[in-house]
Amino acid sequence: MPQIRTDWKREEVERIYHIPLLELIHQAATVHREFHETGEVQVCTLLSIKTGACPEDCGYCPQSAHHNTDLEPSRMLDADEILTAAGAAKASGSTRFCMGAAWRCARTNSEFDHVLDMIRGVTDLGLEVCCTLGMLTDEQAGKLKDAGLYAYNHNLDTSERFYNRIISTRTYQDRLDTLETVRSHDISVCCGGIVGMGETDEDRIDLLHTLATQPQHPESVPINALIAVKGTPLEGQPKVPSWEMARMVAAARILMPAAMVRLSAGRVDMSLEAQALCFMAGANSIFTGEKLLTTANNPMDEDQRMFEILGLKARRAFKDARPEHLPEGVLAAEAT
Ligand code: SAM
Ligand code: DTB
Ligand code: SF4
Repeated sequence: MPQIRTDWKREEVERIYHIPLLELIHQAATVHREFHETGEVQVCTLLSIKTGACPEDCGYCPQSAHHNTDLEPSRMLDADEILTAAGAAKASGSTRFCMGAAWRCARTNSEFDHVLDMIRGVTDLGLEVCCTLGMLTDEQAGKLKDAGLYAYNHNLDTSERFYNRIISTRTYQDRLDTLETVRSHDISVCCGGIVGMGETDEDRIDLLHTLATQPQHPESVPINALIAVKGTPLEGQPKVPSWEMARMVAAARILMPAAMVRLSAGRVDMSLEAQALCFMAGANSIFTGEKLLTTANNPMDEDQRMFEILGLKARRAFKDARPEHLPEGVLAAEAT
């Protein structure tokens, strides 16, 4: 079994990234089988609990107040709306529920307290709870952990070099700092990136290198294809070819063998065959449900059909969780 390494050299990542595609997928599939059950896929559902009017200027994001998209900003959803959505996600076979808020950073106020209540409520349903709320202070991360938060999503998105071309209102280091804060509170880390923003192969290699040389690999690595939303600065970007997604997934799988690699945004534009290639390449997690945060996702019946055709099966909640990540009351035995 290959070792889990966090000391990858930039040249090694570059070499892996450039392996001819079919050979790369074969190597990734081999690693995948050693660390994961073949055909097992983690099914996650997203809910935007506070949409739009975000002060950050992320060039890809329809929720930024700096861009003129058709998106209608909304207030924070109430408990009923959130718990109903979580219940429906569970009923449809999802095991992870991720709540997103269009915040630059969480603020310590009644909305944050509401999020803490929702973490308790969704955990009680037996789901893994993930949040993505922007930057966090140490104190906020502690409160999220105490409420039972299992995972936190905070993407590096691209290389440090390309980052400044996409976002000017925060730095790469801000992102790394929040990731460290999250990790220090024993919250499982979900961190990945976006392809298709105009970055080069060098930027993709740098992103993979940064992710794979964190003190610990993120437990989950979302690979998003840009959804070019009208009114954002990146609206004119061409669609990412599915073989480029497969290459990113395969390289992530080889570099971070134990991580869940999530085929995230952009699946809606991929054929069943293209998605199958990505599962071969080591993707083992997806978002299901009619929406991601604000954009359309694959129809549920098509995903069910895909599971049948490809012989995929859903992964249990908390499977292989590290004991220190488990919310209180969820027994380690349930996680194995
Ligand atoms: N505001 C928080 C943050 O930035 O961390 C949480 C929400 S933000 C929408 C979560 C992630 O969604 C971003 O980091 C980005 O990777 C992804 N994302 C946003 N818009 C996207 C788009 N148009 N296409 C692909 N991924 C996108
Ligand atoms: C991630 O990497 N992708 C998800 C989740 N983490 C939060 C979000 C994708 C958002 C796509 C654009 C939208 O629906 O607004
Ligand atoms: Fe705000 Fe997050 Fe969108 Fe950036 S990605 S504009 S921080 S919601």
